[in-house]
Amino acid sequence: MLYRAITVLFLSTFYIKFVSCKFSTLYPEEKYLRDISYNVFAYTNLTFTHAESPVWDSETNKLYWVDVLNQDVHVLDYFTWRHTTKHISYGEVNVVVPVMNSSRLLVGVRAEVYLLDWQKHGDAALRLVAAIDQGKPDNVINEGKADAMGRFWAGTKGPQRGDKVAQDEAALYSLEQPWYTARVKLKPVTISNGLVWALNDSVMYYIDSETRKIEAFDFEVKTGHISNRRTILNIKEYGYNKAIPDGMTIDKDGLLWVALMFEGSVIRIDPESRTIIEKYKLPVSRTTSVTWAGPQLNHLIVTTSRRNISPDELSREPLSGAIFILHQTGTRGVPIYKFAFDNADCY
Ligand SMILES: *[C@@H]1O[C@H](CO)[C@@H](O)[C@H](O)[C@H]1NC(C)=O
Ligand SMILES: *[C@@H]1O[C@H](CO)[C@@H](O)[C@H](O)[C@H]1NC(C)=O
Ligand SMILES: CC(=O)N[C@H]1CO[C@H](CO)[C@@H](O)[C@@H]1O
Repeated sequence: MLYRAITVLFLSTFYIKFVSCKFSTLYPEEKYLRDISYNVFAYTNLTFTHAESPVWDSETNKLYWVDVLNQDVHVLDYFTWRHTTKHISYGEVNVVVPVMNSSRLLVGVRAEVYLLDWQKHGDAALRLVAAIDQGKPDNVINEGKADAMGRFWAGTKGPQRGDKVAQDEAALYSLEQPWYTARVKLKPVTISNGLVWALNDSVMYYIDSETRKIEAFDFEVKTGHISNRRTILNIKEYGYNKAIPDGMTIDKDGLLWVALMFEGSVIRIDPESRTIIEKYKLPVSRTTSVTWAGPQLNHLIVTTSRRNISPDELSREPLSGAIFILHQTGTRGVPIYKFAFDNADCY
């Protein structure tokens, strides 16, 4: 009930400065740690269990995200601050992507891709586009984005128990018009994450969280062919032993922003020099994903989680599951690509 209610959003401002030297005694290598200023989205006590897949629609000035375990898709209108929720009771909802020339949305529910009609109720709201990872009933779509041609890239994740995910059970697929047959692009993977394309669309950046690596492929935009897999950065080499790289986005300078799950931070990576150049530490550990939002695309949205959190950790990090907006990063994003599906409104 609580999650279905239309909730008005209050923006409360917490201004927090982190003292870099405090961290540099602990981790001498963290020279790139930056001060941050951020806001927290503070609802009427609405917290997200596992907020993920934040995405900004520049045409409508709306921010979307999902709350995976509660099976909700959220939308926030940036001008009116009106926040609404669409509940789906089909299983985990991991991904939301806007659809070109349509008010419908692509959603990843369990291991299926649907078009979601916000105005419709019950089963009629969902139209099946494709089922992937068939024969693996406990796999879910963990990450998904559209590329410059409007293809949908869907990465799956194997069965999860607590914070552990079964090894090598998943894959990365792409789906495109007119049949949306899922084509295997990469297999096996453990936890597909962090998809984004270079500004010139000739490189695809990718994360299989289990590898702890941010990787790159040569990308042929016309065909969707990927090749020449290589490592951009291994976060283990920076001493992040517990952290795994999760969601990723790119800024207007072509640099990558990656949420480090269990490390409570966002790093900015230069893919050319293959180094971390900035790091922003948040007051929670479970940072899941990032995207640029706002009419100027200069707000960095960071989603977080309280899934599997212990009561102890929650009392130390009460903002777990909140959504943060980072300001003053000195850069901004670029508009995302939408999913191409002709006549989506009539499907
Ligand atoms: C939120 O929760 C706190 C503590 O549980 C309570 O004091 C407060 O009244 C609640 N606020 C709203 C708007 O429900
Ligand atoms: C495209 O961008 C990538 C990443 O910035 C760069 O490595 C590559 O050389 C560029 N390719 C072309 C053809 O400009
Ligand atoms: C057929 C149609 O309406 N195409 C439009 C879809 O949206 C893009 C921009 O998002 C337009 O450029 C197309 O003309």
